[in-house]
Amino acid sequence: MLNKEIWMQRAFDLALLGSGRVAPNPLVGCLIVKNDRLIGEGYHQQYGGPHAEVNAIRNASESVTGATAFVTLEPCSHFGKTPPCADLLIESGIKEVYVANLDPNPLVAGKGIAKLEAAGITCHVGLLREKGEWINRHFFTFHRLKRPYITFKYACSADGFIALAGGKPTQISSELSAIRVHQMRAEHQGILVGVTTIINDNPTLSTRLVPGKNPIRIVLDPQGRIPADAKVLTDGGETMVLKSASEILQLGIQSILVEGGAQTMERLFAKGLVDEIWKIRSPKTLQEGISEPKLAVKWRAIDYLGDDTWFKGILKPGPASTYSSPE
Ligand code: AOF
Ligand code: ZN
Repeated sequence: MLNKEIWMQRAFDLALLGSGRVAPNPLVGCLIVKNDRLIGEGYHQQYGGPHAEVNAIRNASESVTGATAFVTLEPCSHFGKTPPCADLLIESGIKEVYVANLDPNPLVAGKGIAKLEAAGITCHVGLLREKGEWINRHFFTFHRLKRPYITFKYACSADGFIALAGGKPTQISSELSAIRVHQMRAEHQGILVGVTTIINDNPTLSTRLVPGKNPIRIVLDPQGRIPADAKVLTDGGETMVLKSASEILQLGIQSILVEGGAQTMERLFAKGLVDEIWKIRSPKTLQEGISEPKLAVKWRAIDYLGDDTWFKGILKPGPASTYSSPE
């Protein structure tokens, strides 16, 4: 691998440290390199906070004049919660910039690169582009396609059941898987379930096992069956109750994690409303119960957590699914 790819890879590793804290902003990391030496690094740590470039330049151990910046996303050109990073790079005397992806946010969208080039900075776009496409798939889908990125996740027993008969809840997956699930929740802006899941489990759908933001709860409830004392309505967190699945496209939410139940997933799948699917399979058996959703995908084992196997559903690329995992 060439040096510049190693630097960009490091910028991505840093960007990922913001997972669960920066949405609806993208994950961004930045490195400052001078004479082939790393002299500064930083990342976007939380929503509303300084951008990656600001942190990298602030942390630099020596003057950044004449240095090269590796930024995972096109530096911004607008005054948002923070001033434009393109201006900061120009004022700091950076002479060359490598970027993985252009920023599709209409406030930036190429204007950051144009500003840098107009100031005489050499720009290279596309270094480890695929990696960035995957890491910021929520942000990119939302800005390019004007709809949320939708992820399904369910846990099932070795014999293919997701709950006991009558919907009685039971813990199927391991504690380690539960931590990973809470991390996934923190990485999504919304979490969606059908009203039957609320009636059977009365879940809070929070991220209590990890530090990070709680997603907005979204309940699909066409017939108005949600109980008034459901925890999602009484615990003080944010909840939206929707009559129709199609409404989720217009909520202005970047990403939605769908956690159940089987019918809700089958309905959304039939409408093409899914980009990514995870199945957590436990070695436990239940003998009988509610069967896992019937989703026409092939499964690939990706990870092992506790006694569980995490499978990823392989979706055909198409209008409903814009990215495929690099795994
Ligand atoms: C960058 N570096 O680290 C990030 C960028 O409201 P603000 O000021 O935080 O701006 C948010 C927008 O800035 C966000 O939607 C995206 O377009 C860009 N994010 N840009 O140069 C960063 N996080
Ligand atoms: Zn910025």
